[in-house]
Amino acid sequence: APRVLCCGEPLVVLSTHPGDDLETAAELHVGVAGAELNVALHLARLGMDVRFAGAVGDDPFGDRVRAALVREGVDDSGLHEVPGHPTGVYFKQRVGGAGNGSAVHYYRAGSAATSSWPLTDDDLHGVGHVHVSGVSAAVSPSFLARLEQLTAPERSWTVSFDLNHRPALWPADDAGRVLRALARRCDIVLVGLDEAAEVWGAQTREEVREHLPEVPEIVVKDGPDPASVWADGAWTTSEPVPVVVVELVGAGDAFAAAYLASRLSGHGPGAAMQSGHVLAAHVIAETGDQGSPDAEAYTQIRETLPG
Ligand code: KDG
Repeated sequence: APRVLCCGEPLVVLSTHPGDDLETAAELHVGVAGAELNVALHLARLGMDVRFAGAVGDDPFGDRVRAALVREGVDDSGLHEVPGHPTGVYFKQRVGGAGNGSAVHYYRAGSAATSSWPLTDDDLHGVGHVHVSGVSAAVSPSFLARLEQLTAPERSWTVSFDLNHRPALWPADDAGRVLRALARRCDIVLVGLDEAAEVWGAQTREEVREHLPEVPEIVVKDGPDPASVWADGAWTTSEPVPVVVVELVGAGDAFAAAYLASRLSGHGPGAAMQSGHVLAAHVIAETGDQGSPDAEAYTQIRETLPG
């Protein structure tokens, strides 16, 4: 499988214990997060060769992000340190359950990753596949420019794009326009039907595809209902793994990582969706954005991958 580069804003997350709220909680749990960073951690746990590109401040939270990448086996050489700007942070009030709704509060305006750090040739050295998401398009004009650089038509790598619409970061109209333009430059697009409805008014997988006519591979997820993938000119569907929902945050990142690990290892889209569902179910069944590195789900998926 090719070396993968995940590019996005790394965050530190401070979350309430289940049942607490941010107004009154006396203690918070600290972790690292960020959609693309989550994907990088999952890919490393699945044995893939993965590098992360993004930026942190010259601060203890930045050190924490780097340490997490290194500990999990992600190549941190693309993590830039930007003095004078803090590492991005978000606070999460865990709500839990199938209604999801974990409330998120971002402190990322003016952060290191939203400043204009340079994405260098070294960051892209040896990379065969790049994974990005719509979160980055929302956080700053300079990050959006970087996504345009990574999805330029003359590139020598393939690109996957997870739509990841974040209503707290920008209005749905702007998101719809910008995310469509970016998605249409990519090789694989992953999108939830709920977010496609919000930004494009698309109600069905076919309507999603009408927004992305030139994209060869489109994964349309639909919560607990079967997911579909458009590939090789046809739809394939796949049932999610039934699971008791503890917390939905991070499920899409787990799905994306397992899907990509499988596809980039040469499996077909149907098998890749199965792996996506297995890893998503694991993350949904636990609190936290990323699940546990030693979970059975990783072993189960790794066994399907070559080498
Ligand atoms: O997918 C999980 C993300 O939502 C979380 O880690 C924070 O990147 C994040 C975002 O912008 O919501």
